Amino acid sequence: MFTGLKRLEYRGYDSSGMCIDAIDAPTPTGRRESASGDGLANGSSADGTSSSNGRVEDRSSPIIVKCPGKIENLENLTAEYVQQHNLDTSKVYKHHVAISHTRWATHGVPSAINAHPQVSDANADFVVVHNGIITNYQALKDILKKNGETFVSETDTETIPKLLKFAYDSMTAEAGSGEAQVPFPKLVMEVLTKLEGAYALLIKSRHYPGELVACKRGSPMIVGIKEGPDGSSSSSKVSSGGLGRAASITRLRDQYNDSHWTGALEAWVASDASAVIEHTKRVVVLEDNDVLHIVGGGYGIYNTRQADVETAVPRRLQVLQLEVDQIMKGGYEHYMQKEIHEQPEAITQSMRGRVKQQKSAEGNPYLQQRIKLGGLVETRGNPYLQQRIKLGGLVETRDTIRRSRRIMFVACGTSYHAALAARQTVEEMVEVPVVLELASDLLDRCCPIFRDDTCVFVSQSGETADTLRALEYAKARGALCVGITNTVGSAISRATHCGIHQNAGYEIGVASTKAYTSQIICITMMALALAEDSISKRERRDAIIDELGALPDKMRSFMQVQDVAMKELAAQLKDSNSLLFFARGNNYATALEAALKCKEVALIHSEGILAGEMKHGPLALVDEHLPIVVVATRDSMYNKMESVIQQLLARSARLIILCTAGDATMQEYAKRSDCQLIEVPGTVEPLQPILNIVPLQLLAYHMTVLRGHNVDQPRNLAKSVTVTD
Ligand code: UD2
Ligand code: MG
Repeated sequence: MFTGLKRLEYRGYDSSGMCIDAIDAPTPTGRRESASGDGLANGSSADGTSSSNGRVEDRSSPIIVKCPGKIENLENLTAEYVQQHNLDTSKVYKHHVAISHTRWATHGVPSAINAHPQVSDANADFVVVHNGIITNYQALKDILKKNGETFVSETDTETIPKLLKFAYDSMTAEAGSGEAQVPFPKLVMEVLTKLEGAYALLIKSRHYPGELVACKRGSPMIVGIKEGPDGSSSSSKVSSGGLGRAASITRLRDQYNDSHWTGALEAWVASDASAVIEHTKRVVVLEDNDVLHIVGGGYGIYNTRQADVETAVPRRLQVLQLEVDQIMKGGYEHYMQKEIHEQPEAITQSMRGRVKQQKSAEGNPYLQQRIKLGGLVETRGNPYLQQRIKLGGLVETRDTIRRSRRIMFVACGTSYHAALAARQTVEEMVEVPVVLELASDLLDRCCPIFRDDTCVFVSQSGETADTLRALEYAKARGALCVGITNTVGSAISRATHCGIHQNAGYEIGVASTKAYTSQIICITMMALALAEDSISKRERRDAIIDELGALPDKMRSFMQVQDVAMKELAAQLKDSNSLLFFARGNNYATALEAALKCKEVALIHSEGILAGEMKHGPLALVDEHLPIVVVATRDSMYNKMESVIQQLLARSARLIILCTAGDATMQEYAKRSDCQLIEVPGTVEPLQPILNIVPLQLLAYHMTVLRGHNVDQPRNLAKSVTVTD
């Protein structure tokens, strides 16, 4: 369980907690809250006694441990608890249910009290962990308070276990003692009707020993399934059964006796595949409004929007391709470092099967013949001669996109910068107005969107809440919605009409690196694919495609050298109070992205400045102390950037010039004491930002390490921002 939580630690959460059954815990000790407030655990016991109707009731309260900070704290606190209570950790149980959680504070500060699991009452009748936000929690709280409930935490989540207990108590009272207990999932569904907002929930209860209910709406959730060595779970799977029978299935469990029980079914439910991958690769991705019930060696999935909520819905069991070592650091000290170095491979993967390096006609007499037969150079419509970019996801919608009135990219943070870096290529290739929107701003403005718009949503995780909301907004207005995401099966991938999977491999470091360069590749491929029929653009297109093929090796060729050089530069710059990046054209994105990296991991104030705007304000900041990185690679902006360099030097600026390797003019500047160079290989203009960002990523990385900050989990940040403000 702790390993699973640690796998999720990369998301940068601030507190954690867990709950396990207290099958042989000591006699009631009541709730224990450590005086320092840094830990909370409760445990009590009394062996399960069967009530008259055969239900196992009055089970002991479960053990709950939670604390702020890293998973390590939780582990230590749990070990302490086990020791204090002399619990035998070597015992193997027939069945047990444990839930755990890492939290990123939304409602209430990070603390043991606000950490999950949240409980219904002092006996912990219902125990809940929750991802997401319940938007109507205040109203629910008020109602519960009127009913005499008191709340201990500041969380939205606490309303859920309280509602469950409330519903359970009233349904049990109505039914009378002779009646069968209301099935666990049915109880949960009852409560779900009261909740608004987004959630992925895990729920356990001492009224339903050995059972777990998980459900989701708007937040991701998967279940990993591992069957026992005798495959026994297939026979006891309850998927085909009805929800109404869940109570009787509960008793099935008791037919296993210890000697024959081989671990019929093990299930891991998590918000992210990385947490379950060590146990099993067989997973089911839950859909919105699904309610998963795990009980008695089997599981059933129901859906509250189904006409018949009591009949299980079919969900496909998928086998994940992810390898455990893919999500390990693989020899590097930090994920961010590993992911920077993985970029040549990542962009290769993004292009695999999609970019044809062989040119259509040249050197192929058969195809040249075809050209002649066709008369002139009229090869239009002949896929063998033309198609060098194949994007499976856009085949059907290509023409619609091309005919749209405008293309709007919608994203947040680094993904937005990727769209900015490739915008010019899309404009040039598709000749349709291209606009960029930050997802949150689009929503704040209620930006007009029309049926003949194409909206492209860019998000590494595919779960970015702001982007997802913007997608729902655009979809409702009839726009064609295209996704660019690195996560197959993510919310954005599923909700868009079509799209491109980045295939860049798992990205764990909170500061995005390989996802950024791969996003630029994907948008560029999209632009090229959309222009595939245009004869006038053929030469230019071919030039870009040729360079796409050469790009991974170019990147690889300077990575090691740059790594050393950037470490040295980082040592010089690490104590700066501020750092500026000047660029123009599509490298404006490079400046913004480099500045973002410096802010988010190195925790240095930093700005990306469009050099064309320099005279309109930023120039006032320039003096001999402030280090400035100027991007001046050989492209159409080169002359303008050289003039920027001269203007900055005239104001005694300290410059670091990022230029094309072997540029003699720039090497002249480097002879000055106040100027140094970062040299990168040259490529065509649309792809230059992909090479330019690499040394700046390395610079930010090394500055972070030298300044002693946490690389993979910057303070206050999370990997997938699955909440909106
Ligand atoms: C698909 C397969 C790939 C391989 C290849 C062979 C998947 C996920 N990919 O890759 O494994 O077999 O074909 O040619 O099975 N989509 C969205 N929104 C997004 C991203 C994708 O709707 O944000 C759709 C897309 O329109 C397509 C599907 O998802 O229908 C797969 O997209 P892709 O980019 O993985 O497609 P492709 O052909 O490169
Ligand atoms: Mg929450």
